[in-house]
Amino acid sequence: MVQEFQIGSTGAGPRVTSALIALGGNVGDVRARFARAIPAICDRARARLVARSSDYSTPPWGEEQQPSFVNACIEIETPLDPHALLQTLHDIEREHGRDRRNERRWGPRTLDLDLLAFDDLAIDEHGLTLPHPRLFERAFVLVPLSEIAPNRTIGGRTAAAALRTVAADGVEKLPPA
Ligand code: A4P
Ligand code: MG
Repeated sequence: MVQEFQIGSTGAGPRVTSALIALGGNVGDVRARFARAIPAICDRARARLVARSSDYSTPPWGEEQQPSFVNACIEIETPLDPHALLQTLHDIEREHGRDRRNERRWGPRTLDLDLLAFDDLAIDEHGLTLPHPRLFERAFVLVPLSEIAPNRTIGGRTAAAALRTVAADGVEKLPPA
């Protein structure tokens, strides 16, 4: 059951929060999967899509012996709280063929949905850390994020500034699908 995020609610309706989500995958037709997953996120999180980056082809990070990934980022506005939003993302991953029981950390996957930021909330709990702890290490996140939110402050940093500190070799913008 999803919960609405009540903090700061006004008579005008539920408070909505700007959330940044990273999408990734390297098994099957990932771009087609993104095209289905993004409307599903908006529908299930009762969210408005504020921005969507281009899709990027990116070299595998962490475990290099696997096919290249496709990555993208979106910004949504949602009334859900961050835990309910992450649960929604996990549900959608599973519905798009993600099987966490049979995968390796940083290994191949059909669809990975990481919650990068939720406003500028800081949380460090079992199962949910915000901002995403590895966000600023990864060109495959920072390049698409810099396309849609280059100057947004996340944990005291911006994607544009962080991107200048990582190697982005091999990250290539894909033409519109
Ligand atoms: N979790 C805690 N905080 C968060 C958050 N803010 N967002 C927990 C999402 N999940 C969060 O997640 C593992 C657990 O982290 C979840 O149960 C959740 O409760 P996961 O997505 O299965 O993580 P993982 O894959 O094992 O590790 P990690 O570090 O999140 O890595 P990635 O990024 O998901 O790694 N190379 C390229 N080029 N592109 C990619 O997209 N992806 C990976 C997968 C490896 N290499 C890649 C890419
Ligand atoms: Mg992940």
